[in-house]
Amino acid sequence: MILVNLITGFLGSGKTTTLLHLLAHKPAHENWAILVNEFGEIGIDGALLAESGALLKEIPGGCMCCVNGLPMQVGLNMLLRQHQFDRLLIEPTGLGHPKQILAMLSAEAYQPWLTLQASLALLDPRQLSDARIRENENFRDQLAAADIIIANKQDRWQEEDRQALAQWQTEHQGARQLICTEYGRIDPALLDQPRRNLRTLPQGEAHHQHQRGSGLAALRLDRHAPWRRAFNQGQGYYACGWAFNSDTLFDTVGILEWARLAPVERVKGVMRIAEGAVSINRQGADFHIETRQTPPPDSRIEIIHHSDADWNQLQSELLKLRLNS
Ligand SMILES: Nc1nc2c(ncn2[C@@H]2O[C@H](COP(=O)(O)OP(=O)(O)O)[C@@H](O)[C@H]2O)c(=O)[nH]1
Ligand SMILES: [Mg+2]
Repeated sequence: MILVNLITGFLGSGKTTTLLHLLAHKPAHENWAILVNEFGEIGIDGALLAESGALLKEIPGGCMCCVNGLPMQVGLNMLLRQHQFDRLLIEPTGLGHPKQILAMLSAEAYQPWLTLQASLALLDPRQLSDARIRENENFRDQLAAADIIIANKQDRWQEEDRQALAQWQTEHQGARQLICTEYGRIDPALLDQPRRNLRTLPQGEAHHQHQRGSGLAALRLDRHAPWRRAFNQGQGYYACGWAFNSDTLFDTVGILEWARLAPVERVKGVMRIAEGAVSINRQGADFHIETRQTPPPDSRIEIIHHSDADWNQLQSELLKLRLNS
């Protein structure tokens, strides 16, 4: 039996960071797989997790549980058919629907293979003060469906965030465990806790109406199309991403400044630079960069924002940062 944990949390709350921490502390004799689903068409989390030592299956371009859950079933079946592993960690998009995903994992077809264990939800308490996030149905559902709440980014909390968290605990925590941490540094033993949360989530509205785009097209780049742009929109958010072929190198300082200053909520990417490659991960003012040991086959960068941004302006600035343009 493969043990399965769902790791949810809103956009930028620290899911991938937590996965990286857990993978760094996994028992050496175990094989783990990761199914990662992203809102944007250009998958970035896969590249961020590429050196983590786990089997990886990415589903970019919207919510994997939408379109009757077909993308999720295809991804999951492919993993199960092609590989042997002991544990599966699933990172849905920050706008994902935990109810549908959990229902699918509990479906009869998977019962001989999968044992669903504790579901973890990442919470950045600063998001509780943002009404747009606090009222977001996905944000609420993720927390409601979790067995364990991980209050993350403790290094960033102000007094008001502690108060907002305390208030949330009074209203919503119930009997569930809540762990305060930073950079997702949690005890991997939490994954072995059983799934206990059997509360029924309210039936959501308008869940499955957004369109899936043609995400994988962005992966096919050649000399005639040295870069591609892909766009996704739904659930009140916009994502615009760019992929560049392996010949394209970026100005290191320029690309970091572009990512830091872009007037948007979320930027993430893995970019080829003269020195090798750099991964960029920004949520609001939380900005994290890291050099990569193995340069990725291409460069890819994506923006997520709660409203329509000036994509063309951002794009023309980005294109100017190519060293060989
Ligand atoms: N300051 C701070 N930044 C964090 C912490 N955890 C994650 N981050 C940063 O928050 C951003 C989003 O993290 P990520 O794990 O990609 O979020 P995800 O979208 O939920 O997968 C990245 O820049 C991370 O480096 C934390 O505890 N403290
Ligand atoms: Mg992520």
